[in-house]
Amino acid sequence: MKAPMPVYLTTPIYYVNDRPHIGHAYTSIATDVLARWHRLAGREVYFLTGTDEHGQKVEKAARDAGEDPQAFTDRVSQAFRDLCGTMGLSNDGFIRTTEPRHRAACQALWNELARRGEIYLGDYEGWYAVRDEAFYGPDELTERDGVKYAPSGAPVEWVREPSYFFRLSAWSEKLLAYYEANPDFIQPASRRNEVLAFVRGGLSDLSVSRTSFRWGVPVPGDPEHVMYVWLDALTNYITAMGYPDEKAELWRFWPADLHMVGKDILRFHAIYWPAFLMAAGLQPPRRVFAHGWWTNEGQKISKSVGNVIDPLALVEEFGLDPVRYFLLREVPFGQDGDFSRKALINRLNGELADALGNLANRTLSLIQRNCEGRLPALAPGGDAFLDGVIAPLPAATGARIEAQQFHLALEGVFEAVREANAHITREAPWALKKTDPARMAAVLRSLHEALRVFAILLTPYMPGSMGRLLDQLGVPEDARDLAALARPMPDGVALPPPAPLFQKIQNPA
Ligand code: ME8
Repeated sequence: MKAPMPVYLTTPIYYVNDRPHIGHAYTSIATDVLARWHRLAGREVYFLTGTDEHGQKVEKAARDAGEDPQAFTDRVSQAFRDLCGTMGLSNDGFIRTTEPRHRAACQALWNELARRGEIYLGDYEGWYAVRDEAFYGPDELTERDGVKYAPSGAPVEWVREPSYFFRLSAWSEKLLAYYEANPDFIQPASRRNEVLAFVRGGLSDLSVSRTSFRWGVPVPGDPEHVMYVWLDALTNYITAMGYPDEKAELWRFWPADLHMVGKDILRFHAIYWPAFLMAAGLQPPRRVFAHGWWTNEGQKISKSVGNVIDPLALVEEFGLDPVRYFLLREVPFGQDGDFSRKALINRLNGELADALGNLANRTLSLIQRNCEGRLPALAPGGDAFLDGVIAPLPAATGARIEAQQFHLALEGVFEAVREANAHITREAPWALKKTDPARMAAVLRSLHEALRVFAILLTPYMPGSMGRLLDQLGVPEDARDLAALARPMPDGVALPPPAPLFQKIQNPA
């Protein structure tokens, strides 16, 4: 059998100017679900996350904290590394842009671009937003009280300094051709049009170095300049695969299958990054998915408003899996969403504890009580519920997850959970013990089988609690992947006594 193509998935590398919040957790969890799904399907996966540690914004944050930039980034970067554990991420790598391997990769990419005549020295004069680490044209700005603002709301300042430029203007046509040839490159489709319009409007050459501060990767041969933080940051995706050593063990993972990002940084990933790569003779990534923006109880999340949601506090209060489930269930992936405690509690109580948890508990308690705790046999002549409702579920779920429709995949599984609950109510196996024990056994086995499918399909979203459910269902460790779904469990397996999977929130504050 031919080994399936390896899958390379990335999150943005997060700025270390501030502590991690729910937005960072969201992007990382979504990417984690996809990584876990591909592994479940038997594919080889590399899942990368990390921190973006250079640039004016981080330098300023270190200064404000009264710390040396390296000590500051060491400290804050650790908070992002800890977040991986807190959020149950299965990342294979964690990259920091202050690592020597990354500095070497940035300089190698720069040299390659320079060698190909893609970089030239000039003077930059224009508007710069430190908060976004981005340059803006005058037509993109608005003015309030004498201060000019970028479309993101970040204030801009006038910058005038010598600068190297990347010949971005020369890449418009090739970018458009790439978008045309790869219609799924930018997802969701609505975002693709934004990018197309921007590129069709014509691209200017991009300033890719700065001289007014020091905290960055020095430009090879001209250390007065440090590289523009976005050129530095984007390069992380190839540094981690061993660039510039194309014989490196991990290089076979390039090009990335997916860069998962928020909509705020789509332009960098869908325009600049493929242009840099093509200009250096490298393949662009296969897909960039730009998800939406979370607000908190209707308000923009910001430090100044004081409504930043700490992912750690949420996990402590509600448990990890309910938080992971909620974030991906509540909002159609790609659209903006509003975080509300009430909505989280409703989903935890109604969908996880009542619908799924009770289904498992009822089924497994009946098997304990009425079947001596042993897995009963399937009905000999086939089972309409399993054939109609459960059999199509794995393929449908996979298609949705692989299209980053995480919410639709969950909706599909929970629709089947509802049908399973209707099935148990309709069949009332508790009443069949005396009248039709064979029928009772068949119904319980069919519900057990449905639960086995639900638990495996939901593992990428809720690895901890679905692992516990699979324990209770008696599914061995080596039979918890998608291939195992096709192999029914042997009859008569002894099952452990069931225990509740999810804790309901009784008196929501
Ligand atoms: O932009 N809702 O880092 P960053 C949803 N270092 N997602 C959110 C969010 C919110 N309210 N707030 C943040 C950078 N995010 C660069 C990236 S990549 C080569 C360099 C998520 O720390 C979302 O994924 O500002 C967004 O794109 C990212 O955090 C920005 O993180």
